[in-house]
Amino acid sequence: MKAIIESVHARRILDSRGEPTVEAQVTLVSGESGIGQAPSGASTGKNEAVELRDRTEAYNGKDVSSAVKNINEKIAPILKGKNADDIGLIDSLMVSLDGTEELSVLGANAVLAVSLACAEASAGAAKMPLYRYLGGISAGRLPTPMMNIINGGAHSSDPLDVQEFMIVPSEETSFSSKLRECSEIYHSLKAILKKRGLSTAVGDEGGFSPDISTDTEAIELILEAAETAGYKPGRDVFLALDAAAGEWAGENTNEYYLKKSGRSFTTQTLADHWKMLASAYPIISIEDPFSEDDVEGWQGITRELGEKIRLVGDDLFVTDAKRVKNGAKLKIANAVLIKPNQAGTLSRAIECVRTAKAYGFTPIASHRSGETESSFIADLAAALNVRFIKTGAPCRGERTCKYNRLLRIEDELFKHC
Ligand code: 2PG
Ligand code: MG
Repeated sequence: MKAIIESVHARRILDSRGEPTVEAQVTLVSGESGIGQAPSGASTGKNEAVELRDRTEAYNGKDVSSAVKNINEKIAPILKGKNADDIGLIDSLMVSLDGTEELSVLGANAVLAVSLACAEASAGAAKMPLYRYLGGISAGRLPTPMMNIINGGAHSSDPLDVQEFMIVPSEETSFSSKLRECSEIYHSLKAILKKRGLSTAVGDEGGFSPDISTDTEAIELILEAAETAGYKPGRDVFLALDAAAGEWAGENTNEYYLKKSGRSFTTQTLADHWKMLASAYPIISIEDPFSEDDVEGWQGITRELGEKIRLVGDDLFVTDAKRVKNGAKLKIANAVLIKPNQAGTLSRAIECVRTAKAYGFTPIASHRSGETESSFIADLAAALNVRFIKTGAPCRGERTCKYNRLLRIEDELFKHC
């Protein structure tokens, strides 16, 4: 199939936090077109591909007009006439035009938006749903949601230092049953918070943002909500945390300072804390329990908890296949978050999923805290048979659009069963 590019055009749009971000539109000679939108993180890893922002007055120094201009003036001319279906070539043309590994010249937000738009246009030209186009005939395992129903850290102004408290339904049921379960627990939590006079306002990812300060309090509230909704913790539903501990990194790699509560930990006392939580509660995964520089912390926790739960590298691996390989060598973590914008191109994100699987790591597709209404990652997860997806609470359109897309895919795949 040839999907010859007629034009590439970019514009500035707003993300879910009301900040500007990049949207690219790729139109093919055949008339098909595809749109790609760049999401944006709040707690970012040091080694992520670089998001280009203009340090000007516009949008408080967060404007993306240079990234938009780079697409319209630099990327568009080199892609015109190329085959959008050859995503490897498209991505490598943009990477070499940029000239840096971290895409700091054109901006990873520019490159990713074009990369995703090319894939969507090509799927349209092939008359295939995106997940089928990306994954071929083997596509179609629907991921289990990891729903962040209490938001802390950089995603909320509540006093919680842990960034995400997620519920994960048992993998045994269908996607739609899992979604129903998560939604019921979410609403049960809302009722409990209300009854206790706690706020039911939500944070950046749609989870509640109550005025509580300890992780155990948050966990107990979620367990009560699950039971009240009729689901048994440890059987029907499990817990997952994203500590985003890079945000707590102190002066030395073995020191952590939790800004909101004012508490301090060393690598050792933090490891003890995670071990205590993992033995007291039905926790099946902890993401970024240590900062990306604390290799000793990562090695220790992987040794001690790696057989029992998932230890997820987000800031640690930044969706980079090379870092995942190195992680396998260092024996750190056993799961990898897949965020296409950390990688900067679709091909790099796909390569990271492949590498994760090859080295025995569980890939987890993920949104960013600053999202768009694009449901691309839902198709990507189904295309690559990724086992889990974390894309926020069952609340706020930029989160539910991903879950709703998976419902549509489920309907399409299993309607005849
Ligand atoms: C994370 C993400 C998404 P952010 O840390 O995993 O939940 O947050 O996009 O702010 O990095
Ligand atoms: Mg994270």
